[in-house]
Amino acid sequence: MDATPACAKQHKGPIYSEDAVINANGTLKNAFVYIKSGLAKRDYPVPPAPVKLDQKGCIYVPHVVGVMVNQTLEISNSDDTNHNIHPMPKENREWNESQPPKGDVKVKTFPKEEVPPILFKCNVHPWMRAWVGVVSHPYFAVSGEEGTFTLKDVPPGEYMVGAWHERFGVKEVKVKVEAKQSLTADITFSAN
Ligand SMILES: [Cu+2]
Repeated sequence: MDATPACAKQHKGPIYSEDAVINANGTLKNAFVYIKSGLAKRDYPVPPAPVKLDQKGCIYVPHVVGVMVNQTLEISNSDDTNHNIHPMPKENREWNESQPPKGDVKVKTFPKEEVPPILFKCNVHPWMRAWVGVVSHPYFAVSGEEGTFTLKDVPPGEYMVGAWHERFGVKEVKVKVEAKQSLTADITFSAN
């Protein structure tokens, strides 16, 4: 990052890759969790609010994020340097677009479901990485600083919950949700 002083000067101390972030309590951050199967086939309303992805200090923030199919993703550049956003999808269309310093927000949508999430690179800064999961329903989340995730208002039923992590792969857990029930599902990854 020294090659891009506008970014390097935003950081104090070492900058670590986010491909495996272990929280203080031993849990795993940045796992993408979603209902993989068991939901009724229907059109779930797309939230009108956009999901935001920023580039700040030559790092994508957040590192992992989810959108619904056709939900707006707003990509911004908070840096005083050029970025070139380059998603590498398998199901959706690939593109790459440069974005000048503090340039106009890019407004994008993804018409096809895509998990494992889409890898976003930057053609200027090879270390920049983000992952954007695209799901056809609203039941997805990313594990946070406590290693937890919440899938809200899931209708009663039996589901396979999938969890994806860029380093540690894919896990699945079966759950049965009763009406008005709050349920905990634990998912464990191992590093080998
Ligand atoms: Cu960049």
